[in-house]
Amino acid sequence: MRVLAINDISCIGKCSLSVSLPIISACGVTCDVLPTALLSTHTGGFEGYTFCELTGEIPKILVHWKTLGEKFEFIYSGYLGSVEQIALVSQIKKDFLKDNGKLIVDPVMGDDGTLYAGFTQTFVEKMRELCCEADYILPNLTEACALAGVPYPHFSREAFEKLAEICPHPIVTGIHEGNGELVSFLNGNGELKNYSSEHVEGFFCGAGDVFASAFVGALARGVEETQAITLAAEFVGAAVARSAKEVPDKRYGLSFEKELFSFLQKLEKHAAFH
Ligand code: PXL
Repeated sequence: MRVLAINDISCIGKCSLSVSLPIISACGVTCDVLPTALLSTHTGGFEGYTFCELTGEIPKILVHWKTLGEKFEFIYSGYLGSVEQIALVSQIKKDFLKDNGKLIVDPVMGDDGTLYAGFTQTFVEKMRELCCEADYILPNLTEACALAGVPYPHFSREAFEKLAEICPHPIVTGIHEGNGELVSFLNGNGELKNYSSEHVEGFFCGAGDVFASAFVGALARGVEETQAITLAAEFVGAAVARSAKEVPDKRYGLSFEKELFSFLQKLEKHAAFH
């Protein structure tokens, strides 16, 4: 199985490709990469970061891949550096996704009710169009509200249905309810289901990328969708709990490494492809 991860490289801060590569590879599948931008750190809290957009390089990479006849069973997109890159992902789906392959879009745009630096309403609208082409979308609550066009954080059943009109399989992370943190999704019968874990106070940069990577890695091993969501959510929950104790500066991302083994043991029990 081959997964193409389209995401940025943030040199410091453990998010995007820095977490997708180790997690998806550890799941036992090939993780090829298409970097969208190169940043000295992610944008979530560090001052003075550098940002080099790679839009100019991507078409050249794609021309080369075409000559090689490359194709992928899974394409997973995350942080995109510009509106042009959204159009490129759509083109990459047409040219490089195998028949019956799956496109998973994590519409990375914001958190905690605000859009990340550099993201505009035009970007949100273009991202919504890309989400229409996806087999799964993995917005956090902020992104889900932006895509559904409802005020944050009032994500009702109706808002969920609006999201399901954009993509039949929305998986919404980071819904805070009482002492719990929910991942909400529609199961195969179209029923709204929640996976609940203990809410841990604080902003954990890269948590969405860890969830998405684990979900994609599990799908690529043939784990059934609801089970893949559960495994990914348990993994992130364990990494968040560990980070709350061990990582004093949350900007440095999740301490997921020591939780990988336990995640992989469970993954092997549910994997259909060996
Ligand atoms: O984890 C999301 C993310 C990815 N990439 C970059 C980011 C962020 C969140 O802040 O800044 C560059």
